[in-house]
Amino acid sequence: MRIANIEAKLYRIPPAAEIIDSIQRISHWEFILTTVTTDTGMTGTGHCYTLGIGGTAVRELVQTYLAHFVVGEDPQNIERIWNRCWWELHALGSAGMSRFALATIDIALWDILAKQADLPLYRLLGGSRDRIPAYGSGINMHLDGEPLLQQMGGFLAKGYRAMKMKVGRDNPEEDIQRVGAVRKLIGPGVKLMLDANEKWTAGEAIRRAASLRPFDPYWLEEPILADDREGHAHVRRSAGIPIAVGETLYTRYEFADFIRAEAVDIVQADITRVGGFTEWIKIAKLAESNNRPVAPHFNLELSVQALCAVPNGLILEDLQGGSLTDLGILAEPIRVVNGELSPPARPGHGIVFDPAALRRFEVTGKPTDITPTRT
Ligand code: SMN
Ligand code: MG
Repeated sequence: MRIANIEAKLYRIPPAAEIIDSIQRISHWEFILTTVTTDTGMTGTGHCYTLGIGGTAVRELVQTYLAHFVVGEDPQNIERIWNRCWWELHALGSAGMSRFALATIDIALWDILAKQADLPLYRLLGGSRDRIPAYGSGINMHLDGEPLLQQMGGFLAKGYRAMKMKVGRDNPEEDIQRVGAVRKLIGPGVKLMLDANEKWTAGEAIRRAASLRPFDPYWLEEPILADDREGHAHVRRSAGIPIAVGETLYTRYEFADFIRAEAVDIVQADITRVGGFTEWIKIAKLAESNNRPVAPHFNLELSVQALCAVPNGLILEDLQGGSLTDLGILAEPIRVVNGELSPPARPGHGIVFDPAALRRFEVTGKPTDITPTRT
């Protein structure tokens, strides 16, 4: 079997709910969707997302450049294809967009391999469990009072036993109020995660963590710039709250450095930002070998496969207004039920897009509706 064709398309989709964190407001998700077709007529799809910027560049990387190196290859040579593309992209930058482009191809190839094996992808990747607990995730820096409690109470009502909220208001008292009110609402038995989206300096993060620790956070996420590994180690030593980091890291080398520096408790590698399942699995094994759990960022439909594949999968993020189901672009919805999700039973990654729903959002030339992300 050989790869016969690669086609990448770009979609810009407004979130199904308002998305504001401590550093940005997201007016559009961009999805780059790559379809790989083999000479036997099998197809696989792989996608990545951006926060509204760069989608056309990623599409061109796949369509114009990477396709050139991938067409004609046997899709089973997945490491060979990944590494070939990685070397071609290397001088462009090892992180960021290079990885996004590579991810769409890698995910499509794993989809094909799992379909060929007639297995749901998580079983081909390791088959560790058949379902995983999920947390409701609110990108809700703009919410407090009743609207915040309604959102977090809504997660509880739907059966989640864990949930995440944003912190990082300029006035620390407001975070204390907001987190305190949510903890009071959900009671002591429900996990509450806090996400600061890289807002603070290390010193500030330690002070903020001390003020939020009485509310028993399950983890504190990205307290400071993800680039600052030593800063994370410093915060982790003093915070008294497990530190989750990884959504803004892109390579297994970065994760290895974070683990070696004792800078991370919960490894949040994002399947699409690290370059697909091939790289993600390596990061998960690295975490496992260092006795760390993985809780991949975002991408519910891909993350459920990854989490059920490995023994150190912790919990699945279900971002309100961010799942492909919430965005209305799936032909077969994938939804958390009673706080848990099982991967779809069908072979492959099980994501079936609705072409008619997608078509409305396709960008064929340049986007005309670019909005700054800084609030
Ligand atoms: C987040 C930020 C940007 C896009 C998706 C999700 C957030 C999270 O940091 O961890 O949910
Ligand atoms: Mg986050």
